[in-house]
Amino acid sequence: MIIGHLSDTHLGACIGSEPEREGDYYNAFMEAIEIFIKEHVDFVIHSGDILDEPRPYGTAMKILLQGVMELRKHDIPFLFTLGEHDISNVPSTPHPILLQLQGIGRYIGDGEPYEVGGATVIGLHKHRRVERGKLLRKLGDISRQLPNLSGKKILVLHQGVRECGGPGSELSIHEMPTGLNYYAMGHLHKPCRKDWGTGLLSYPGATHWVDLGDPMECGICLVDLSGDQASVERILLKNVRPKIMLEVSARELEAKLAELEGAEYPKKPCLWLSISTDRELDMQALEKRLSQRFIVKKIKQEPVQREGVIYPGAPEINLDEELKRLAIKALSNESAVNFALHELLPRLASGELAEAKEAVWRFFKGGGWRDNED
Ligand SMILES: [Mn+2]
Repeated sequence: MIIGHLSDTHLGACIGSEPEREGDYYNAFMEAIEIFIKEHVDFVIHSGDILDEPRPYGTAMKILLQGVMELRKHDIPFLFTLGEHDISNVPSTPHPILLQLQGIGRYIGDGEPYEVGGATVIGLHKHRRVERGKLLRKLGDISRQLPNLSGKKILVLHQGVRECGGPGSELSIHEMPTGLNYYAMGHLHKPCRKDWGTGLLSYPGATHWVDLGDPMECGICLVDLSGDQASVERILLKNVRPKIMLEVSARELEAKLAELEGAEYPKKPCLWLSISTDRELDMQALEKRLSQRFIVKKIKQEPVQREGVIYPGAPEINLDEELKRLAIKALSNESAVNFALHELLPRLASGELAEAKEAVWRFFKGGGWRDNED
């Protein structure tokens, strides 16, 4: 039995903000679908963050439906749970549930076991850190059901486990029920694999990198559950945009740029460039030149101070920046800070209390107060 496992497809990322990159997520997703069809997998599991936002634009939904319908044509069931990007703070039906209503997908994030192709799949949707107690209780319920489940047993979660995702994770692998053959994980954009009990826990990682810190090599997993021990083959996707992060001194800039511009890329790479320099550079000209071959995400110059030179323009304290720094330190939530400083504070300062109240309500409903998560 071979299953296809993917997660964190983030369909709809970059819509509106970076039109050139919107297709990256669609192409990677469709490539994953093609691989699953070519490999004749018995079924596909998506471990959540299917969409990039809970209120998706039509194109993201269109691609999702197209991909899942393609699987359906080949009689490959599509099972999914939901990540935090799929779930709105406003209580409503998450968009991917439409797949189930259309009869082309099966939601398995409700803790109910689902039998498919000689296996039983059981899963939960994303639980936030504050819902940890609830999550642990539900994992306990699942653990108690295991003896009654038949065939190969698969648990599907969209959570971080500390052993893969570090200290910020909601769970430790030691809190996972034992007795399952495969733990199909989502949420971490970096792939990770750990033996757990007699089974195997695995994150395939995102199908296309989303953040600067995500690995550039992205892929999906083919999971072989035929034998006693699950084994995973990770397949890298070709439809991934290269990203280049470069720190360079002004002296070596030209040589480095010539090298970058001379190289061949499957797609226009995203570029983050930091130049340490002791003189002012013509950033506009540089950006113009680089944008021919690259999607310039950020270029900045960092001043290097020469010995014996006095810099009259030593940076003054920027009050706004300082206020923001302190607020972030206190709230650890950049979007809440931006809201407080740029939307709420000006209204309060000018006595527009009704507007301030309205803004808070809108901000709350829009979910901007949530932590930024993967
Ligand atoms: Mn994600």
